[in-house]
Amino acid sequence: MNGGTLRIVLGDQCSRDLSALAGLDPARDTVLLMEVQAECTYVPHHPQKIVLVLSAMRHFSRALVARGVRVDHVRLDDPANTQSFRGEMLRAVARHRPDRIVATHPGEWRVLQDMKGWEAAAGIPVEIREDTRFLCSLPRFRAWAAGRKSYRMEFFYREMRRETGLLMEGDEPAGGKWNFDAENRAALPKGLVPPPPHRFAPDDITREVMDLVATRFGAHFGDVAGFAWPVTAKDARAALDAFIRDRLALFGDYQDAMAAGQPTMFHALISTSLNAGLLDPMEACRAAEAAWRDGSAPLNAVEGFIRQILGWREYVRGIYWHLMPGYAAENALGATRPLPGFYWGAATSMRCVAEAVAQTRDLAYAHHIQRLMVTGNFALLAGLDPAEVNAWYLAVYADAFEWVELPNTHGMAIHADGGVMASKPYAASGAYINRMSDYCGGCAHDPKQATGPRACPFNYLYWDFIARHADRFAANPRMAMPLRTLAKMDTAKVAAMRGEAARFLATLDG
Ligand code: FAD
Ligand code: DLZ
Ligand code: SF4
Repeated sequence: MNGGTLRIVLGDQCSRDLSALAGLDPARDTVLLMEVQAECTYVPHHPQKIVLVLSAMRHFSRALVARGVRVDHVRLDDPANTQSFRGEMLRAVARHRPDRIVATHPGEWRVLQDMKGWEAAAGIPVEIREDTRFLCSLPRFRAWAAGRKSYRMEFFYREMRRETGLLMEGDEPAGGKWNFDAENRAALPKGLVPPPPHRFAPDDITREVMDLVATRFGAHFGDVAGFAWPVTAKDARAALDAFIRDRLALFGDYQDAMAAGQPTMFHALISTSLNAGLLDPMEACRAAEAAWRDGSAPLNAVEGFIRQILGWREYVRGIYWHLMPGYAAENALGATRPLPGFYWGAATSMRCVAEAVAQTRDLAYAHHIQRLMVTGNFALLAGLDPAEVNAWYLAVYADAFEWVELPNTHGMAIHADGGVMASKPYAASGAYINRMSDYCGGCAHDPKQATGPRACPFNYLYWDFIARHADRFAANPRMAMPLRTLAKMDTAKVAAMRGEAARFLATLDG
């Protein structure tokens, strides 16, 4: 091309309105997409996640070409591929001799660090533009966070509601309350079967990528065969529409519920699309708000859904960029145990864990409460090493990109940040899982027993966890209740539970 701008589109940036594409001159500019091995293997991503990203990239390239844009799409199986972003950027600069490079702020710290070195490496200016696909800019989040001792999502969320006008009636929140979470905690009644989500049969492009991924990454945990995620903006919108039509109305009531054989419940299954750039978060929020206004979904469902996107999703991104890189290295509870083999599919007698891991293998998906209160809760109670836990979540879920995965794992699930995100650890015994699911009925363990051969591991691990960290938790008023209960317990019972916990944990280490 000689001259013009080389515009970078990363795998999670398949968005028509991407800031890196603003001002594109079709006569002079080239858009570069890079499929590279290094990004497929820095953790052993689930094959479905790799298919999602590569297929979305290929479909996006095709859409750009159809609009008359010059696209340079480096394929993973190109023999000349250097298999890294840096190497492919340099090769593209040599091919096209652009005046400058324009990119959009990436979603992961390590990629941003690499990108910051591109200017020196390539010898031309590199402009990294803000990622305008989010509803809260990073400077806006920093302004909110500045001077605060703790960062509570709820306060951030209220500001976002006011700023966007979503679910507002004048200056007041719709329905007179900001948050309807208390109405969103029902277990799934017997006989209620959640409607299945919209799944998408792979087209020729996706099938080709599936073959490539099966050949190259077949050893990674996860089945590629069941791939059915949206890989275009059109399919992502169809998935959203199906959710709004079929499942939104009961999303709120059963948001925290879990059931065997029901991997998706009333959830939206749109995180892969939002995170890859196929779906606009405001579009999703507006569609839900419209369903409330036209009477097809109740407020507790719509507020709950909008809170996840406008609140949690924007908030965790802000936290990530505000606190990295130190955030990733924190280990407030001094957890060091390696990840047990059952996270990668080895047999376990804990039915709740086995269900969550099996569906993760099949679908690259588990819903929020499974991630938080089953695999996350186990990691917290058993003191699993945060770095290993984070690498697992980043690898196994198709929606996992570090900006959203790390705060959820490290901050919300395992309290490795010592309470920056959550004012108390989300620790729970088997009673919680029993209340919110039907897993315990078919389990080898009994959620009502804390010692003995059938005791539920979540029970003795829970009390061992509270006892282990009692000194630390004494300073936290929100932990006063479990500490009081522990203090009132028969000391022989506590010793027996802690003995069970030690024996159980030793089997994991072995
Ligand atoms: P729904 O339950 O239908 O929610 C709708 C949307 O709200 C989601 O698509 C998502 O975009 C957003 N959302 C909901 N909860 C959160 C949250 N806590 N943080 C950010 N956005 C949220 N989400 C990811 O997108 N990627 C991850 O890698 C990821 N890792 C997680 C790890 C742990 C330990 C935990 C506890 C949660 C994690 N989450 C992650 C958040 C949440 O579990 C997923 O967003 C959700 O399960 C995606 O499925 P869904 O689209 O059906 O969501
Ligand atoms: C996750 C992923 C995978 C598997 N492969 C690619 C790839 O080949 N090319 C690419 O541009 N991005 C990929 N990604 C996403 C990146 O690892 C990373 O998450 C994003 O670049 C952050 O914005
Ligand atoms: Fe999980 Fe315990 Fe219930 Fe078994 S009894 S499913 S281990 S919570």
